[in-house]
Amino acid sequence: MTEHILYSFRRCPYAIRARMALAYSGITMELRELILKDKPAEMLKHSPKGTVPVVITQSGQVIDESLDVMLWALNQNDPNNWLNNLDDSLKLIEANDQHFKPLLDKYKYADRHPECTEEQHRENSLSFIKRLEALLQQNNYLLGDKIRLADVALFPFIRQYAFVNKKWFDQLPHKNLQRWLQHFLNSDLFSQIMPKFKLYNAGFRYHFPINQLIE
Ligand SMILES: N[C@@H](CCC(=O)N[C@@H](CS)C(=O)NCC(=O)O)C(=O)O
Repeated sequence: MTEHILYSFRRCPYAIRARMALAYSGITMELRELILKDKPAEMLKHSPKGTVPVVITQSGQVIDESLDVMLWALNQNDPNNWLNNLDDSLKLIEANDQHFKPLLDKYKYADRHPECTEEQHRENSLSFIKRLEALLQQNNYLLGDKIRLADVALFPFIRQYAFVNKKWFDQLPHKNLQRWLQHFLNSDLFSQIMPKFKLYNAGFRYHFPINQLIE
């Protein structure tokens, strides 16, 4: 039987959030790892906009937005109720994707945005970091004492932010955000979805989430 197919790029934060939701919901797929400068023609045929992640379902449906991939997975199986508080999750995800992500990119690639120094770009993104810290002062996770969609959807972006300059991030007074990030970095779920996949364009395909090569 044909499997669902996932086109993915290991380090992409959008692909990370999608793989975490897919692995959590236990949906099995064929994973095809790519690099952004050499996207497989089959993927572009299905999704000409050329971003990852892309899921092609067994029935041929194309899902090429990471949030839609997460919702597709969780609507099939959501054992710990990540979909609770969905409206609040969606608001935070929108703030992350629309507002924080462009600022994060400017900080991460400051040399491509010379209108400000790296420190200024970092400063511009701090209000979102402080907003998350304020939420995490109240509870273990962003929306309460349980993991919700927003936690998993935002984690890969905060990870990226932290690792631009981990020493600087670690000395911030935002202990709750640091604790929250560390929780996800240490989680079995994150380890499970981060092995070094070999490239589909070099002939490799994987059973996901067990990550065994397809012979
Ligand atoms: N809104 C999309 C954004 C996905 C996205 O931008 N992914 C990046 C990689 S992290 C990408 O594929 N960029 C295309 C490129 O750089 O060629 C989603 O949520 O899936």
